[in-house]
Amino acid sequence: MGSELAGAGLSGEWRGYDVIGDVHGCAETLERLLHKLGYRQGPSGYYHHTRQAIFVGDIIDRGPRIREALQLVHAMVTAGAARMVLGNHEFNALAYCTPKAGCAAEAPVEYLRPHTPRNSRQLAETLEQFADYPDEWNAYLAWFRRQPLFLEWPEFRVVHACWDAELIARHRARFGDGRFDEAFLQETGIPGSDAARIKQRLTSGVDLPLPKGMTIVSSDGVERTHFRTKFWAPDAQTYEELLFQPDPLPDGFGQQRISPEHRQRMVTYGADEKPVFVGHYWLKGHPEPIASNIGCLDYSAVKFGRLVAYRFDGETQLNPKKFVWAYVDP
Ligand SMILES: [Mn+2]
Repeated sequence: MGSELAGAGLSGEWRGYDVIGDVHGCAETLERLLHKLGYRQGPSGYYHHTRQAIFVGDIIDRGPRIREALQLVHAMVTAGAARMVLGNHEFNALAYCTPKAGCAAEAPVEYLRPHTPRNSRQLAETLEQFADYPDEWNAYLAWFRRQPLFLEWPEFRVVHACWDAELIARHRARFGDGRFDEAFLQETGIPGSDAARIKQRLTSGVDLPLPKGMTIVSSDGVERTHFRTKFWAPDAQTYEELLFQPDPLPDGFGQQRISPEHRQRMVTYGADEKPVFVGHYWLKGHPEPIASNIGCLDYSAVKFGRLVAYRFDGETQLNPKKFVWAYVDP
């Protein structure tokens, strides 16, 4: 196949890549999207002769067919028809189900991600749907451990929420690529550790705190003390210009100027960098690039939005016409 690719513009073995957004258990919609993209069901799962699917993570939680979605994505990744990066939901599931190392044998088991009502709620649908298949769930957890937090090709990058070049360089110095080991997973349970910062930044982006006493109640009823921000807005002056989530900021706060302390926490992604694809942000409406070199593929599928893909062929500026989607059937 190599000679066919000469001059195709991409340096890998594939003629193109289809980057797919947060599935969250919408397996039936994912099948429709894959058909639309020209993938067919073979003996080892869905495949395309000349293209590879890249999942931005968050396959699990919330939706009606989480087990089926995992079976489908796992089969594709195992066969080489797809690759994936971990979303915050997969990493959280891993931490929720992994005991903290070094606990006294007689003490009750403590998990890396505490079993608070809120954390348990996030994983509830997944654990429910796997209640009769504990061995299968454990096998998926073992598989999550081998998946990377980010992927990079000569022409593009994929990460669940935020490409932070400095933290990624630090991760690479330790592991060579986006994968991690048991020690890293354990370290994510230590607040302020390198591993905790890398996990949080790459899979959940940059959250800034609201002023003391202010909260946002998001559309799913969760009360939040932090808000999600853009990582590609170096010129933002006010919090409103930095905001990147569907829920608005409290009255009066949005117009305030970004404090020097918060400015220091901002991550930026230069307009001259290679394209990066993310999920995570619950976008609504008609899919389009969020910057000329940044594609967000999360259009709230599980909230009856769209499951979105971008057909990438090596271009340096994203083309709004290359988004493809399937609607979730209510
Ligand atoms: Mn998500």
